[in-house]
Amino acid sequence: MNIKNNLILALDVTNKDKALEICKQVKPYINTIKIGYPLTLAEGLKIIKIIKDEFNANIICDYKVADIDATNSKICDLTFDAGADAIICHGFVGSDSVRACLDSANDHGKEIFLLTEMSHPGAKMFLQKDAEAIAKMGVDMGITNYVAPATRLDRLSKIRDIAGDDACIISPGVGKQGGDAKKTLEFASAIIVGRSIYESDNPALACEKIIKD
Ligand code: 3DU
Repeated sequence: MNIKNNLILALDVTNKDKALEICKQVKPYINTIKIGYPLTLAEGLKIIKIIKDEFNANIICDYKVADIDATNSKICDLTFDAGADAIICHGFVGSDSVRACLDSANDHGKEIFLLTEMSHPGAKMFLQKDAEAIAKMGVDMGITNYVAPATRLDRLSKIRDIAGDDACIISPGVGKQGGDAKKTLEFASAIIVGRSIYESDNPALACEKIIKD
């Protein structure tokens, strides 16, 4: 995926007009938009295609898919049929569940991002201890896209070591969660930024600052 300025917008607003307005403002800086549950639950799956078509953007759906294989297949099929270019899937559910996501992506000519360790403090409770094993599983399965935290660079660096130099690692946690854009990009392929952009009075300027700093 070609990610302009190595910057992905997490569009976690809950209203179509607001979403379109922010996309319009950041268009000079951003070509990849992450849509999650807030916007999808507010506006329905149709929002994927609306934003994709209006802004000619790559759409990554952050649905953190984490169910049994049969259900994962349905979730991924529906998401890809709705126009998503990629979907984020949890790795902790194991290889059969992840395989279902990968098969759906391959059938549609689309991609998955495997979520290893999350960026929030709670990830240290359970997920962290298995994150490296999750990344190793991904490598064994031939997965080349990963999500790893900007809030713990030592952990991000470990995931990079496992995933390899050619992997695409996208990293949330920059800005509001405390992560630093430049330091994160020493290990990540692209950063994911939400509130620091969409809550800003000037989202375009916020993008410019993140890119230049
Ligand atoms: O903290 P921000 O507002 O910049 O948003 C970060 C986004 O990335 C948000 O959509 C959140 O749901 C997502 N995310 C994480 O923050 C941490 C993860 O480990 C995975 C996804």
